[in-house]
Amino acid sequence: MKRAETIDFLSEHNQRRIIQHYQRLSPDKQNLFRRNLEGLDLPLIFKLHQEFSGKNTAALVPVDIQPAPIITVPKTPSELVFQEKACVEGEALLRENRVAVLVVAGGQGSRFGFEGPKGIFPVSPVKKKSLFQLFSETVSALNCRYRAAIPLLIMTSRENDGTVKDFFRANHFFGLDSGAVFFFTQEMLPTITADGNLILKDETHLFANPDGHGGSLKALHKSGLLSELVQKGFSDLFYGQVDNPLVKIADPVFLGYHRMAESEFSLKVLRRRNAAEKIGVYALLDGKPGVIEYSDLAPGSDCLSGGEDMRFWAGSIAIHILSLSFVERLNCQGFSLPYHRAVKVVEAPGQDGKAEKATVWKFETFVFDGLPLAARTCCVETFREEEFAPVKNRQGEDSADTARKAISDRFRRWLVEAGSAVVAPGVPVEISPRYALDPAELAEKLKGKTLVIKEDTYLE
Ligand code: UD2
Repeated sequence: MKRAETIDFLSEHNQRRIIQHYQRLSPDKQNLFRRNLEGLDLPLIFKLHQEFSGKNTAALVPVDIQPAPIITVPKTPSELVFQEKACVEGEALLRENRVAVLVVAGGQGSRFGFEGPKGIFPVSPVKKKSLFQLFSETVSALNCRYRAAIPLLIMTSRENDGTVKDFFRANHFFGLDSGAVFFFTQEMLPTITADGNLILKDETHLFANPDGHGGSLKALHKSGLLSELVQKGFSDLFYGQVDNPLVKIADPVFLGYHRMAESEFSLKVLRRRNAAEKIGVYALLDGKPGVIEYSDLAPGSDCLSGGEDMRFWAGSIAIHILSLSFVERLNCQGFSLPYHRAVKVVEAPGQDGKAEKATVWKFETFVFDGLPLAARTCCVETFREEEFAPVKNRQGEDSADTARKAISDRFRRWLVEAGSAVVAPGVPVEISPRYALDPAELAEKLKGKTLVIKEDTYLE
């Protein structure tokens, strides 16, 4: 919407309080206010408000939930052969330069409470590398191994975009070619009260929130990056979240399963820790593969409890591969992911300018809602200790401490499996992705050597 039209539009939608506030501003600030409105999809927020008013959200929850087919961790010889075949297929995709990597980093990280974007948090156990450094070095190691030039795409939000870019520049893109790192920003959506009023964040901004990680697929298209990738011959997008330092970026085996299934949308799952774990459940939802978020499940639902014998064991850890043609299709007639509404309490300036609490609706799309829209999907089981240690909370479960321990434990396990290391209990260990990307590469590097690890160790 053009800057000049925004105020009239708000007026037409009865935003009396906002208009009164606007009229009290100086001309310069009015201009700033209008400029800040420009990037917000105002028609969409009123449309969503209308759609959700009086909507029975319970009716949106699927009626029939059944376990879905999953490629489980191989146990039999034929499953192992199939896995090896997948690895060959996935490696071919990487060598052919068909794979791009996307890290979504636009979230607000409110539970974590770290000042600044989560990706710059120093997470590694010995070198205190940031999440962004770990991902960049992994991409760099994959480029070396497969003689590829994998584009690294980072989705930021309007709030953290500048800081993220500065961080990469200041660190010389962690050895990656700066022309192969692409930043794009997701959209913000205004928050709205149940009775349809937008609220102020400060003098010149409306209260707004990033439009959810599903917004990455919309912003990829709008930024022009999607068509650029397709034109350059890329076919698939590996997708991961910024908060998981153990993510196995562009895992060839996962890529291979995806390719062999001719899947448009693939995901990794693991066995849920317990029924209370805050991860979505992967299942057949009214007959179609999908992820149902823990918060959307009715208390006591069979799915939430895991069901008898943990029938619903598969938790989604937000690691995906999407075919780019599918992402194009999602965008071809508007954007097809559905919006979810969350009710939040926020602090906003009241009539007299003093902060007061307001209950608002926040709208987001979730990337996994693409699953039921895909023609073919593929789901692969993985081990938690190898691939999932999210940094979500300040303390306790899923915190920086548990992630650091998980990283160190993984490398200690790799070293012991390589059969050439004696590692003292509890000693932090870190292996650079450029030294070894997986246990097989580590075993190869350490052939004929014996390591005795007694203190903090970093292998590079
Ligand atoms: C998400 C999944 C959950 C499980 C878990 C694994 C949802 C709704 N749930 O839970 O099922 O897979 O992750 O860790 O996704 N983000 C953006 N822009 C946004 C919102 C989020 O980039 O507008 C990014 C955010 O930076 C983070 C990721 O998405 O990397 C996950 O967001 P979250 O922390 O809100 O999701 P969470 O932990 O509730």
